[in-house]
Amino acid sequence: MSVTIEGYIFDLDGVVVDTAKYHFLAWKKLANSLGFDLAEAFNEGLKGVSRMAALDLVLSIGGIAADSGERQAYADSKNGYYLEYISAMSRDEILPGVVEILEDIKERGCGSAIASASKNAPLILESIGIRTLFDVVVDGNRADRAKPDPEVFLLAAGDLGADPGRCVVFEDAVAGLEGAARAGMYCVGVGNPRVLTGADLVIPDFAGFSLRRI
Ligand code: B16
Ligand code: MG
Repeated sequence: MSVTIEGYIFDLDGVVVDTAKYHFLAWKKLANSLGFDLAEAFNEGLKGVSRMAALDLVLSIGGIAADSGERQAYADSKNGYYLEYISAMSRDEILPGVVEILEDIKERGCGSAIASASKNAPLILESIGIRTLFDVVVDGNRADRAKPDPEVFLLAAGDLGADPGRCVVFEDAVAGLEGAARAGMYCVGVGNPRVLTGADLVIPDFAGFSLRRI
């Protein structure tokens, strides 16, 4: 980037920790309880989107119509399965290189934030003992509009006191990259370059990654 970077904004699920696999397993359990199965390939579309939007995608696969009371019950049921998985998480599940990057950001005197669609983000950050490494946390409890809306990223930049055009976002989801781009931020995709085509730069993970590459 040719401008001075004022803030680094991290998605949580799939970037800091691999909770995407737990979300998928929990959705699969819900689908199985409703009499159908979910293929692994379907997981990509569930990443980064809100709980209720993900539920609607899952129900459409099973061809299941539900009223608002049933939808809420299904979402609660999936979240119950998900909470079982994440309650067993520990610091070992922080993805490789993440802590080193956060320490580098601190040494540079820059701000760091979480911008996650998840309402469970505070619980996960506490479980893995990493909350204090972030200056700001914005999650699905505060952002009203789900990714790909840019709201969660703009709230994070605002809390950091950073100009959105001088922020870098790390995201594993197509919907998240679209939201970050709409916020006017530099987008680093974390994952597969064939999937994350909307990113300015794609890295497989943070292992061996240097902020000098941005
Ligand atoms: P919850 P992120 C997102 O988190 C997940 O990627 C997405 O799969 C999930 O549906 C969403 O959070 C809501 O999560 O049910 O825990 O509120 O990737 O934006 O950190
Ligand atoms: Mg994610």
